[in-house]
Amino acid sequence: MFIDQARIYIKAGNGGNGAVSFYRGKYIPNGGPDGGNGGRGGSVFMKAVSNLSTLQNFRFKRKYVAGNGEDGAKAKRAGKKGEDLTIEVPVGTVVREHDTGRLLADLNKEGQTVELQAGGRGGVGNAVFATSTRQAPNFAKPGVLVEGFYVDLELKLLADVGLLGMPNVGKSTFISVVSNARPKIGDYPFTTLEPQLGIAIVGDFSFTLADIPGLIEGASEGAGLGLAFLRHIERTRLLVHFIDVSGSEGRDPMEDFHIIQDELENFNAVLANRPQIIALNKVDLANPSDAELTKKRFEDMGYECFLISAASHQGTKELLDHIAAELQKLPETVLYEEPDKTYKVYRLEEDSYTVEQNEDGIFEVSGPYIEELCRHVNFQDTESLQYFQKQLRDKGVIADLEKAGVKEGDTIYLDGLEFEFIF
Ligand SMILES: Nc1nc2c(ncn2[C@@H]2O[C@H](COP(=O)(O)OP(=O)(O)OP(=O)(O)O)[C@@H](O)[C@H]2O)c(=O)[nH]1
Ligand SMILES: [Mg+2]
Repeated sequence: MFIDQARIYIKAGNGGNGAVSFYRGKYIPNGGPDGGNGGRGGSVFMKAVSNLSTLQNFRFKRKYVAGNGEDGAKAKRAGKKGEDLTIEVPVGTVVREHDTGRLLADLNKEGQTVELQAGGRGGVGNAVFATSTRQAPNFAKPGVLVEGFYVDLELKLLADVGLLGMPNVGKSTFISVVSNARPKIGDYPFTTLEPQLGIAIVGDFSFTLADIPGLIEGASEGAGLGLAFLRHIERTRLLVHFIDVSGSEGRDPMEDFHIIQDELENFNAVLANRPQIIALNKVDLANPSDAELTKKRFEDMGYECFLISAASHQGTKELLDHIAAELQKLPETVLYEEPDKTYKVYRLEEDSYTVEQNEDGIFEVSGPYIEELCRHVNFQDTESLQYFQKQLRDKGVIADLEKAGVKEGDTIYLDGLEFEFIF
């Protein structure tokens, strides 16, 4: 099966917590604070590798979590850094943030690596908080918690040339004649069910062709298989539009051309303007003067146009040579969108909190900021409590409580803990 889309969950490691510890030597019962810093969490990277060709692996493993930083320890020992995680994906993988659709990376070169999420900073041990007036800090700073997120992976074939056209017009026959690809060929529509890649060589120039099957009227809205494959065309530098010039099966070449052209346009206007060559195939079945007339009509529209018979190799070499020559004039790669360089680092919203008065008249302060703060306060320790109060004041929580109408002696709830307001 050709798996070209996947959604996975990634999460960088949390920072390790700073330690609270005091030196205790044989003859030194009350030594100074010596809690070490926490280690930084591991980051999540994504790397393009050429030995993968589908996103198949991601159907089975969907969670990718880097290592957490270790907590600091006594004797000022710093916690170990969490292990980084590198996720390997096939070349041509586009990575988007699931929630917003924002482009995070477009991995179109072998070895290209991006950091998708940075690990959380490590916390700070109590040794660092010692000052001349605070000689025994009984608190430390915890590491930053990292919030994971979902990304959508999409594999876009990185072919130089896209072969497209209505079903049964001879795309697969052509790619099998001019390249190493060996797709199924059959005298019925939808013989080819998945895009096929082939490598063609002209002189000392080699390039890749993709047979993009399944385009029919309405493909851009999801009819047939087309929509799933249209995106593979986005990456090609040159399109070769195959048309059955013989009009067998009662088809009209010009009408077929416009049907496919409209689908391209509906899908992505940029695509419709990609350089395009017309291959009028099955010329062996066509009335010669009709075929010439059709060719002339396309040329009048400004297209390069070739009369060929893929089945009998008539004109196929000329067409391939022309494709090679055109490619050499075109830019190396087609990026249809620039990745967003400023994507946010996903950390828990450390900053937010709310102040509310419940029906019993008690003031409740809650939210990630408060939880985070309470996580590293030792409520049994006076200095730690002083630090806690100062944080609340500096942050504006006290001011907000006063604004909400709190008075000296009122009860407040803070992260499930009950306090009397004596600030
Ligand atoms: N007479 C004639 N028949 C051809 C020519 N090229 C292809 N055919 C036949 O047309 C039929 C369809 O060819 P394919 O190459 O499978 O066509 P396709 O465009 O890949 O079709 P789908 O995969 O269904 O989209 C087969 O029976 C081929 O043998 C040609 O130049 N002349
Ligand atoms: Mg085919």
